[in-house]
Amino acid sequence: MTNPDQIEPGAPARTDFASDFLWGCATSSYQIEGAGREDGRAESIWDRFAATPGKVRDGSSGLVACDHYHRWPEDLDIARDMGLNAYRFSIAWPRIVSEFRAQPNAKGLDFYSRLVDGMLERGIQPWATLYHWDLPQYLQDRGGWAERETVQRYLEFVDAVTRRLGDRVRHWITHNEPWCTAILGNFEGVHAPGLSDFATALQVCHHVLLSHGKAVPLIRANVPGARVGISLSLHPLRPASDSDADSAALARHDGLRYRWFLDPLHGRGYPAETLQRVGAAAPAIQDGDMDAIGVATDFMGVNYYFPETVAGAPDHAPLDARVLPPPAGAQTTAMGWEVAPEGLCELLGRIHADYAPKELYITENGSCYNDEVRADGRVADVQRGSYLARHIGAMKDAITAGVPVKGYFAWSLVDNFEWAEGYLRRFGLVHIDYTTQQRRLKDSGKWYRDFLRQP
Ligand code: IFM
Repeated sequence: MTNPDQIEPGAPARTDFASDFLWGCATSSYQIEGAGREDGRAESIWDRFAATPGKVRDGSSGLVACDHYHRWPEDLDIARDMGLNAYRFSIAWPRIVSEFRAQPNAKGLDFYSRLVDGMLERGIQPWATLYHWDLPQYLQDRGGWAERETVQRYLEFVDAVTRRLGDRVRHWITHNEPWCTAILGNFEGVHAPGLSDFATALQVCHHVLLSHGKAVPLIRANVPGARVGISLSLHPLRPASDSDADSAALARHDGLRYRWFLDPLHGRGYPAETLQRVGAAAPAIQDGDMDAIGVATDFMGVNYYFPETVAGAPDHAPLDARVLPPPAGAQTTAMGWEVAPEGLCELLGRIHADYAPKELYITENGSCYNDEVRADGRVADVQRGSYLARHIGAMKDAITAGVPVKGYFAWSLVDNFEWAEGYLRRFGLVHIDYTTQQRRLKDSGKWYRDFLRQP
């Protein structure tokens, strides 16, 4: 068995987990597919954003990315050879729908149909995410997610996709990380569409959650035996100090970062203190919306990367709170994110205690490091392998403590377009040479493969 540089001697074994546990990797359409102008794909908000000078650090875009649109058989071969039994991918809305087309784009649907067949032929269970941030630009031109109309357009897209793939795909994720869609895209302005308005961000958030709630019964109607959930990006939160000011700031931050999503998704509505705090920026809510959002799902997807330390900050509207950089001396990744595997166990324990979702899946977890291809062709990413092994260990601790975690998807299968960071940041277990499009299994990928091969 490969043991690249003794990645993590004390790591758990696959046999520590249930035999039907899912082991996968995750990707998203805009980050890997490329083929930005092929087969009738329409413009997405990320095409527009990336083409705007200064928005993406290296001036790049997803137009070519990993060329997965053409190279998917090779990528799925790699996934199979790693021993994955599940693969989480997302569907590019602009490949399916455009303003000039009355019917869904057959070529776009055909692509995902081939991709799904490719997974099934290789013994890999497909997990489809319906929205991972690539909104058609023409919908943004009409107001995007801030407009209630977009919920209806999303449902039409979901209907078309689930009708076509629902005979083979049982597992559906309605949205990836609504916090990022709403806050990074519409308040902080660092993601597409690049807006900076808090009230808009909260309205976007409400419509995204509403579209989730309305999509769940639609998917169930179209897909026999469907299992539907949503993936949230979450962090365990720590106060910067034991002062009253920092504890109060932490509670305010928690209200928007955690409870604003999890409370309504579990039928409890938006947290009252946060609603009061946001005041006039609160979203317009129609009768029935909160019931729709609170629809029961089959699982909760958790995307975990790092914990957040929160301090009171009177100059930081709207919550008078801010997230601090990692504490001095903390281990960090190349993104500057703290490496804290125990945070995963803590987070899972909290979600289980607060909401008790029937099943949880880690739908993303991974790390960014500045990889180099050595002269012998090896990518010796010991730190990423260690991150992976230690987080799998933390997940095992959560399961031992009674949290019903049923699967794990490493982010990401391949290096890819890391949004506003462009191609400067690598998260893959497989290295991509963007000049040649050569794929190369990193040592972390070899560690995962050997972990999965354990009898
Ligand atoms: O690359 C992203 C992904 O698209 C969403 N979750 C976090 C990842 C790393 O930043």
